[in-house]
Amino acid sequence: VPVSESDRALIASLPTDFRWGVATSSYQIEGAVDVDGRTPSIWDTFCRVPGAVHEGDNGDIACEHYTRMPEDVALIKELGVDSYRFSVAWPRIQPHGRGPVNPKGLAFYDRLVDELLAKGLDPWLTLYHWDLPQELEDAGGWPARDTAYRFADYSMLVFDALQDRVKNWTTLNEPWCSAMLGYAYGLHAPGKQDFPAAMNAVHHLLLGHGLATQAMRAAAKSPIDLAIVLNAATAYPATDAPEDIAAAHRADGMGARIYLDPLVHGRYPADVVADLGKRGIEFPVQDGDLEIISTPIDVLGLNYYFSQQFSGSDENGRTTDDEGFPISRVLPLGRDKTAMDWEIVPEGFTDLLVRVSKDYPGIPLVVTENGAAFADEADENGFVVDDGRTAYFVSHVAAVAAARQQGADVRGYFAWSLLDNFEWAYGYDKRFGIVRVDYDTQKRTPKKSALWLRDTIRAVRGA
Ligand code: PNW
Repeated sequence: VPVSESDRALIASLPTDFRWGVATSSYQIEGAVDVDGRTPSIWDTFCRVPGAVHEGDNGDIACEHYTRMPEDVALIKELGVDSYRFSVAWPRIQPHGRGPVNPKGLAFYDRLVDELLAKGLDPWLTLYHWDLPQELEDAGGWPARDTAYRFADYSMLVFDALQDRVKNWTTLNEPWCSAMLGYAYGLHAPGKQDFPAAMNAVHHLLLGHGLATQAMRAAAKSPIDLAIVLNAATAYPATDAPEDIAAAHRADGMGARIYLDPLVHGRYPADVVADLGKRGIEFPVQDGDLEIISTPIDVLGLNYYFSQQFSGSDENGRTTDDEGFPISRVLPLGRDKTAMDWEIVPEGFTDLLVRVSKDYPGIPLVVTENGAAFADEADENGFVVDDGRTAYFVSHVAAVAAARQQGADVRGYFAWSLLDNFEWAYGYDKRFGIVRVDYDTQKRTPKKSALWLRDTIRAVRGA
């Protein structure tokens, strides 16, 4: 992979204490879905809905990480990273979504944390990466206010057990995905298409985050870092036309500001509230909720994959639809795409990090996911020359370094993902791993991108 002189210089400018990690999530890698008391999550259920997931794939086996965990931790160590971001499966800890801790389920994460610490790896724990206990969905799921309180209770069970060894705690991974893909678009579990319900989910996800953050802060016996992880992008206007600028601003409102403004400033963005109001939708805010939601965090995690540009008019130049609502349309930027059909836009990453640092100052940022799916081809040894993925990493790590040079306070970078894994609605069809998984044998083989990451970390550290 040819690395331009400017990218090389940018990457070399990263500080020696920059954090480097790899990331995964529970349902995407663990398998062992009915072991040690785990009950079904909304994803176990969703995978059984005909047509919901590519080829009817599910997480029953996945990467068998539940039994191969020590081997996988050794692999992480070999990659030369210092941190590992993983998530805890709520249905392992509280099989009914409420009630006492299930000791056998907790024991797995206890062992994982010990294994990581024994190897000198820093555990970054995410409490919720989309595997809601099915019983809680049956009771109303995230559109129901009670789920926020259930989440805080669950969080404290994990926190009490692991706070002596885990210093970085993330409440939610990408609430946009939970709310919009899960309850508005029906593309993720639980597969609902109910926009007002999705807006209720937004508020109750944020409330759950705030309640858990307050409770963990109050119970902390030593300094801890509390975080939330958002997926975000830069929404570019297709032209300088006012309707295009407005369309991009609306996209940013629903994608990013709807989470960032309440979390940091304690209020929903006025333009988003007004737009929802015109459709008869209101956030179910009760007294005190926004104070809870804006409980200070120590780190903001951002996951970045792609950016888009928006037009405020349709093919015929109309700027409003039949109901009088403004038109928003995604227009291709004309870039190369990954296997997800996502355009490769590294400068959108720089612009995002600089913008968030400026608009929400004083909160250190960490890139908690970044990576790409490509159609890999393994040789007879399982090795993959993944030049496309490696080039993606080069340009995006350089984009992070560029953002730092422009003033963004970015402290670390986690590659998504450690392993090829269950890519949600795409099943095992899309591979994001920097390590190949042969799903017939479960053999792990680091790809060329993993070797690039290892060498890059070494070079940055001057080792
Ligand atoms: C993230 N989108 O999900 C998740 O945190 C990971 O679990 C996942 O494997 C990874 O990105 C790759 O998809 C996203 O539609 C899913 O914009 C969808 C979107 C963004 C992120």
